[in-house]
Amino acid sequence: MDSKIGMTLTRHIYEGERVHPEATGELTGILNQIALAAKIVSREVRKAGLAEILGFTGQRNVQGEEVRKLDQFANDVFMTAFSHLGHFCIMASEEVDKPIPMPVDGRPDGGRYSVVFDPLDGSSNIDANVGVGSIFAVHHKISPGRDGTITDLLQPGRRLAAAGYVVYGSSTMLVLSTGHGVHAFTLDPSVGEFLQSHHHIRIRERGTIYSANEGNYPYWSQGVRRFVSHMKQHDPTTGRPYSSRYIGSMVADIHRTLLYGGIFMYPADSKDPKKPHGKLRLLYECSPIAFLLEQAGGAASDGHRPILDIQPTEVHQRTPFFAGSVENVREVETFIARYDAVRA
Ligand code: P6P
Repeated sequence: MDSKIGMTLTRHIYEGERVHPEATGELTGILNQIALAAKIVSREVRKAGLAEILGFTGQRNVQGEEVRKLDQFANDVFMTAFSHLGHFCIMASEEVDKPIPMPVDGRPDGGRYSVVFDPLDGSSNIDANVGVGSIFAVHHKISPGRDGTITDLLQPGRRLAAAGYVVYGSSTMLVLSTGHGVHAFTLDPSVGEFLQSHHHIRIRERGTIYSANEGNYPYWSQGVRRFVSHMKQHDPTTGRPYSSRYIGSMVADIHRTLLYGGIFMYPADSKDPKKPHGKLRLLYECSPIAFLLEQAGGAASDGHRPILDIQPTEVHQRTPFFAGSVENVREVETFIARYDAVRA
């Protein structure tokens, strides 16, 4: 019988496990749990607009259920999905100030992985029906002893075991890598299964789309300002001026950049002295995205070095972020080296 099921996420994960004899099946269990959390969050994200239209009360809806903010809901879903899996020793979330140790019952053997995640990035855009996303990054446990420690979280992205994002856009898509290329799976809500829609995604070496919040232009360094002005100059021989696209939800902007090429930027700016390194977080936003982009043949930098080489020192630390096609990222690094060095 010619099955029309195609490659499901579950089959992709199991086939990946079989290719690696050293695989224990734990990563398989982790990815399946992430997929489950993504389905649950997707269902609620898609209802959010409806809640507004039907006028559910701010605190409780007509079924008497507590209507929590979506990012809190998403955080609870991912935390619950991870807490009783047995494979994690510790986790950290964008929504939670401190690292979260795993319940002992949830890890009979201690848990050989750690996980950091942003449960719903861009959630402020929900009311405008703009695409939002979840981001996750899975590391091997490296600290001695049974319990997870901060050391298991504060690892360079170069060491990641797996990373990915879920984009809740016109469809819900899970994009992930376990270090063997980048693959995307689109949720078919009629069967509740993620079906492979992209196999071994590769980002073009140079793109002609740039993505940044140009409202911050006056606060950027000279090198970044000159780079953006360079992309806007008229020069048909180099395809300039480039097109500007900015959604304001990083996962959506990155997803477009991965598929169409170009560069996404959130540079450091002098706007807020409390955030001298820009707005985006290293551990659970920039590192996982950088991992995916490098796996897809792209690049991600803080303006001077690969994001994946940065040794984190704090769970919620921020970093300047330039990510996308490798030639575009190298180009902004050149402008920064040439002009900011002078300024510094
Ligand atoms: P700005 C969403 O709030 C977010 O964290 C990212 O998803 C997005 O790229 C960025 O902030 C947008 O920030 O300052 O341009 O509104």
